[in-house]
Amino acid sequence: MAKRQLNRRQNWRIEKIQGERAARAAKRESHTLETLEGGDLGPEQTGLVIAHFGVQVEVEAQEGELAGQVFRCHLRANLPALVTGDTVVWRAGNQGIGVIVAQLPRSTELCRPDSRGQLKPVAANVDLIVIVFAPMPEPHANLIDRYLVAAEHAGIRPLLLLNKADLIDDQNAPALNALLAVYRQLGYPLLEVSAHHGDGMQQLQAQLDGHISVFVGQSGVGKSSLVNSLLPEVQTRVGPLSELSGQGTHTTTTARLFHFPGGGELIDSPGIREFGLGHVSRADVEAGFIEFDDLIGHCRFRDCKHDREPGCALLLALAEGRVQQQRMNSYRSIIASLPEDTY
Ligand SMILES: Nc1nc2c(ncn2[C@@H]2O[C@H](COP(=O)(O)OP(=O)(O)O)[C@@H](O)[C@H]2O)c(=O)[nH]1
Ligand SMILES: [Mg+2]
Ligand SMILES: [Zn+2]
Repeated sequence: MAKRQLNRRQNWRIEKIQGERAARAAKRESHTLETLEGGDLGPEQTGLVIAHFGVQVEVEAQEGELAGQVFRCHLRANLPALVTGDTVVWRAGNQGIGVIVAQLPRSTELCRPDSRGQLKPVAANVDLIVIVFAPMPEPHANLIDRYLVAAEHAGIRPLLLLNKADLIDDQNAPALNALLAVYRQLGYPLLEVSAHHGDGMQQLQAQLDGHISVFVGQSGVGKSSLVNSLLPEVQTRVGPLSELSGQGTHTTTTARLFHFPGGGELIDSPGIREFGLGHVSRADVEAGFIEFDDLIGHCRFRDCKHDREPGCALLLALAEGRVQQQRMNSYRSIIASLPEDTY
């Protein structure tokens, strides 16, 4: 009890200090803004947020002679929180500093819970989620299906990417082929590559062209290796420690947008690569299993849990092979992992 109270008091102190710090930063910020707005600001133009650092963002100009150049920008008051991938209206100031005037509508949002459990956007306008898996570490259909549910929920097209194709052998091939067959039958796009040997990497580049992508997947499947191979000048560290240590002193832990030399954009951060299934409801999970589309709502009981109920449309489809056992197992395990109150 005493310990809990102490913790609460400590928390309160920490929050107070953080609040004061934020207020000081906001004051400095509004001072800079006033100076900027008092000077000569360029015309309004569109730009792309490629990184954000608390109260400032880095914007890449998209128009005119400045196109492709990067500017630190301050945010005009009352703007919604910006994230990497946002498109904005901004005005250039002197010395490479600009001002964000407005945020343009987002086509998609990737969200994840913050430290208080509230869903916060972490990337905007992503339109391709590359779900990476490999022969080693052994892939779990369950995990792939979680990523697929997250992608469907966000309205973002998934691409299944089997990396380390060089490690496929007689031992693991049967299980891998069975796994791939399930997703092929569902109509999901699938690609096999080797970041080490280069096989399939050109096809991958072609798939990324014209899209804003994120790479997700469990640790060790080769996401850093893939990103390094596609973005030779960035070089994130490969290996188990890379995600913890970051990449040098000026690196933020927030997402950053990169241009692939082969075409297309990548939004990347260690957090995004390990991105999982956020807060979803039972209905969201069911909507994420695309083969359930025609079945949900056709069970005898409206509150059917598709467990043992008579007249269950899902169980019938399972018995008839229209729903695959592996997917049903995933569905059940994802549902079982949801917090009680979402049932
Ligand atoms: N054999 C093989 N190993 C790979 C390949 N891609 C990555 N690896 C290895 O897999 C391990 C994990 O790679 P890493 O890129 O750090 O994975 P991440 O945790 O998903 O970022 C490293 O030892 C890599 O060298 C590949 O195509 N083939
Ligand atoms: Mg990595
Ligand atoms: Zn049912």
